[in-house]
Amino acid sequence: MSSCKLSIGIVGLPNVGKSTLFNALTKKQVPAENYPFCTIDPSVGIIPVPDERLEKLNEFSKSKKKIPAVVEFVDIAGLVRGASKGEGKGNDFLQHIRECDAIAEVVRIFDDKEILHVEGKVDPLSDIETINLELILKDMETVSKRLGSLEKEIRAGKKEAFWEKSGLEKVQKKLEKGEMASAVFENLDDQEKPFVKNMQLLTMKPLLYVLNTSEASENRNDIEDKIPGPFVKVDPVFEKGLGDLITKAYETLDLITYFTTGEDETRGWTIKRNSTAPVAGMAIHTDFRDKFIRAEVIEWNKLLEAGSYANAREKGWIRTEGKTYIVKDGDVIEFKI
Ligand SMILES: Nc1nc2c(ncn2[C@@H]2O[C@H](COP(=O)(O)OP(=O)(O)O)[C@@H](O)[C@H]2O)c(=O)[nH]1
Ligand SMILES: [Mg+2]
Repeated sequence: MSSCKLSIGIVGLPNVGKSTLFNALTKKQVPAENYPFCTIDPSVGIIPVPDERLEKLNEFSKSKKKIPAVVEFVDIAGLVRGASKGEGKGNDFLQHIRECDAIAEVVRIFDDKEILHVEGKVDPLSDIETINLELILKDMETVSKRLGSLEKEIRAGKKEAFWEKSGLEKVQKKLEKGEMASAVFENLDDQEKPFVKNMQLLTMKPLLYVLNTSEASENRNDIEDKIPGPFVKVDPVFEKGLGDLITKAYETLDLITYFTTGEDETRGWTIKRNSTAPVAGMAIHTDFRDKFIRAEVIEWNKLLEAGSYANAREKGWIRTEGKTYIVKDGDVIEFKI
């Protein structure tokens, strides 16, 4: 698996359309040569994020090359009931989910008699329960293992261990009720939060439901208002809703885009919201964090309005920002290193 981009794992029961969706997404894939630092395997797709700002900046600069911001989708094999106890290689697949930054949970809404459903019938809400329960059970195992080993540290008088224990116990209670760790996280004490975050729990990851509909079949549209979180509808066979999915996934991960633009290339870069300029620079090259001196920044639409970099500079619209600057969505940046 690759690991240098923020990634979204495509998760769900077998035969719900995960690979069909993955294959539809990868048709949009950008060539891997633009990502020399990544190792890529066939289950990973680097997918461009639709963004009209990129087109406009590209026109503005008349660049030779145009490279969009991307997110990574990972096709993960199907989970079955009992996956958390190792059923159907479940432990391997859950480990793959752990390595992703967010989950796209594919739910089969289309009803097609020709295509076997592992549970015997198309019941989207029950499928969601089945999958989420496996994630929850796995987290319960992870948490209780850790709580066990913490006892020793507590007996040894390690102060930090008390915070970790109280945080994990709150999470454990939530999980025991069949709820996700993410549902309790905001209510934890600030001292508890880092420990819980560290556990890389499956149910702490941002989750987007992907309702797999089909133009060619009956669809269970009646359950939409009962989906327990944000969702998008796609039809991977007729390739509908894919742009929506990519954009929503991007938002779910709390990602933003900044741009670099010039004669050679106009390019969008993906970063986590609230990144400082040196950290944002790491999207371009890891060296940028340590070698950062300053950044010259202008909003993309201000640059277009100015008509040229020279005009923008004359008008004083290009700001010089330092190490603590928080990069905004749509910034055009020139890094000085
Ligand atoms: N009619 C219909 N069939 C679909 C759709 N999506 C997937 N399938 C079919 O469902 C079967 C399982 O799909 P696949 O993507 O391999 O599921 P996975 O096991 O979740 O990866 C295949 O025969 C697909 O052609 C859809 O939207 N409509
Ligand atoms: Mg598959």
